[in-house]
Amino acid sequence: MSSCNCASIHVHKPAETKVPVEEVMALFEKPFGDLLFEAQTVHRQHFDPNKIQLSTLLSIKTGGCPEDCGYCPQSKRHPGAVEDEPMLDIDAVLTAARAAKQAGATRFCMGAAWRGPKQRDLDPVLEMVRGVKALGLETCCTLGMLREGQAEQLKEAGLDYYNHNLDTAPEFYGEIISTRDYEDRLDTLNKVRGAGINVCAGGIVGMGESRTQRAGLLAQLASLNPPPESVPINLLVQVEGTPLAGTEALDPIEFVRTIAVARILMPASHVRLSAGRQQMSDAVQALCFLAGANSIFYGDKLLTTGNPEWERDRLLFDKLGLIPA
Ligand code: SAM
Ligand code: DTB
Ligand code: SF4
Repeated sequence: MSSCNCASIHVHKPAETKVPVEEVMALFEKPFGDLLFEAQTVHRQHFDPNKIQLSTLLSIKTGGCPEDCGYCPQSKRHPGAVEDEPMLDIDAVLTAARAAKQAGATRFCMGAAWRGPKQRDLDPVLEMVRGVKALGLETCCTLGMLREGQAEQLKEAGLDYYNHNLDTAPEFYGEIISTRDYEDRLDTLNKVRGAGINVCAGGIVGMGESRTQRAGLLAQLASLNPPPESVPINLLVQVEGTPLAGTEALDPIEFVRTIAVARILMPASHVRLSAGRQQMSDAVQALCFLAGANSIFYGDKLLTTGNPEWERDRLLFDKLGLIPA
């Protein structure tokens, strides 16, 4: 947690958002057709609506995480936890990166189930970043909380993006995670920004939050200054044996609304239709693209759970006339 010098006893709260939650709620409450029209209009002012950015994920260190994120199968605290595996070696990472490039991805994102990297963890990751960059791919890492100086080392190695999600609204956050707080997340995002790395920050919906809390998450993201370059919107992937398994599923139309509101609030950012696509019909995905999503995770695995096969996505792009870019 970040320190401060105040003498009085107080509770740390994230700063008031510059984008009022009420304004975000007003967008959520628009008639669906009007909301999608506004999102499409904004999308077309900033992007070619037929282009889609493709990022491939690889879990470079799976399982055994000490954190207690209620959605995550990699927390060793949950009965449904995946096995704790050692870090992949550089050859395995580069083989996966070459395959991703061959399949058409432009960015390769390396994820680790850490609270944050120790220096002995970071050194091999820096080598991976250099190697992936040398293949001509954009590089992204998601390694948890960063300490002083680590973002600079990643930047120096050639890191283009760092993913660190706010996950949900500040007022719902404590129901999902207890081992790190909201300010820790904002602090890591500041370090990333300060080192000159592009920020990738989003969250998860379908965790039992209210619409106001979904609006609260988007208000926080849109209040970052500048807003994140990349905004992953994940639909909770429910994994048996994690605390959030069995949560009532989010209505798909509400999910599409969330994408549309993210697009309107962060007009120049890439909005990524992230986890949850495997469970989604082509029609719902098409609505998400109409609502302004212009990036996806591409490849048959996310970190530990499934994602549509490359072939299924290519068929979808053909059906919709989407061009990977
Ligand atoms: N350990 C690092 C961290 O938490 O920052 C990096 C990896 S962590 C798995 C990256 C993000 O994946 C989380 O912040 C969360 O938003 C997302 N995530 C994890 N499990 C998920 C699930 N079951 N469904 C949807 N998104 C999930
Ligand atoms: C993000 O926002 N979603 C990705 C990526 N950033 C690291 C992770 C999704 C994980 C889904 C559950 C799993 O596969 O373990
Ligand atoms: Fe660990 Fe990240 Fe999963 Fe939380 S989301 S349990 S920090 S791997």
